[in-house]
This record gives sequence, structure tokens and C-alpha cells, in this order.
Amino acid sequence: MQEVQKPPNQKYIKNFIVYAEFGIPEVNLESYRLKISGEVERTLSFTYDELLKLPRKEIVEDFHCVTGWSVKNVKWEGIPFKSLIEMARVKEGVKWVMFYSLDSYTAVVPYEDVNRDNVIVALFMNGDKIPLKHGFPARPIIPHLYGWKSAKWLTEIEFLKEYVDGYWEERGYHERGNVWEEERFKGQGGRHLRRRPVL
Ligand SMILES: Nc1nc2c(c(=O)[nH]1)N[C@H]1C(S)=C(S)[C@@H](COP(=O)(O)O)O[C@H]1N2
Ligand SMILES: [Mo]
Repeated sequence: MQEVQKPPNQKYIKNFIVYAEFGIPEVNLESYRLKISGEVERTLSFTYDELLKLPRKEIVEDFHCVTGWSVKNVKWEGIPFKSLIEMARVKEGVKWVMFYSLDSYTAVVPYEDVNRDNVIVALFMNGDKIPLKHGFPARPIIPHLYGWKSAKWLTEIEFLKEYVDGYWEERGYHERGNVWEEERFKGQGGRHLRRRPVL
């Protein structure tokens, strides 16, 4: 049997460390909406009840924070990202996706990294509604990217043709953040997005 490799320079720990750069927000489900915007044929807006009625899938994946900790086998359940892409009819030429959170946190990811079968907008974590401190009502789960790309308290998904920094990207963190290629900071790791000198 082939052993599943641990990502480079990560250590497994038992429990998540909670991060909330802007504090844990209050969530009002009456006014909460998840919006799909930007370069789409159809702008969408879902209430929490509407999100709960969409078809869901379950994934079990390890979670990796760029600071070096990982948690094994987290079970998430939510809306397949590909089904949101279909519902909104994302336009040709989209290259990036920006996530916006209730607390003003933002994170950017390449479109090709979310247009995959094991990427979801999670509503459930380990069998229960996502606990508030872990991002209730919704957060994107992109298992092969570092945890900072998983914006908790998600309120908007914007499809973009041009790159824009999110919160941590503005502070030097990588545009993609692939854990297997160790893309922690801009200019490190992976093949595609390495900054080439402009001559
Ligand atoms: N809104 C928001 N989302 C966030 C963060 C944050 O500070 N605010 N921190 C990120 C980071 S760096 C990590 S590793 C994970 C941690 O998830 P957890 O707080 O559920 O453990 O959330 C990510 N999503
Ligand atoms: Mo993180």
C-alpha cells in the first residue's frame, strides 16, 4: 500500500487552532446572504435556508495552516463548488476567485483550484453545522491549499479576470498557496505563479 505523504514542513496536531484576525463576528441569519458576483452571467444571492436546500457532498480531508500545523481527517459537508460555477454561469476568461467574509477578511485563489470535484462551500463540519468560531454559516474548503484561503463567515464569492490581493496576500502570502508545493509566500514554491523577473 502506498503511504499518503505529509505535506512538506507540516506537523499533525489534534485540534484546530482558531484564528480570527478581526474577532469572531455576530451572525444574523435573517440578514445573512451568500452572494455570487463578478464575471458571471447570473448574479446569485442565497439565504441560509436556500443554501441548506442545495445538493451537498461530503469530503474528508486533512487541513493545513501555513504556520505549520495540520489536522487529519476533517469531515466537511457542503455545496460542490462546481455546482455554484454552473448555477452562476461563470464567464470565459475568469482566472481568480475572491472570497469575502462578514468580518471583512478576504482571500484570493486561482479559479482552476476551485473548479474541482473535491472543493466545496462547507456548511457542516464533523457532522454538525460549522461552529461559530470555525466560520458558521459557511466557508470554502479547498483541501490542497493552505487554510488561510478558507475564509470563515463567507458572504461573497467574486469571479475575476484580473488578480487582486486578499488580506494575507497583501501581506506577502502566496497567490495560490498549494500545500504540496509549499507556496507559503509570494515567489516561493510552485511552478505556475512564480514571479519572473521583468526585463
Ligand atoms: N474570516 C476569517 N477567516 C479565516 C481566518 C481569519 O482570521 N478570518 N484565518 C484563516 C487561517 S490563517 C486559518 S489557518 C483558518 C483556521 O481555521 P479555524 O479558525 O477554523 O481553525 O481559517 C482561515 N480563515
Ligand atoms: Mo493559517
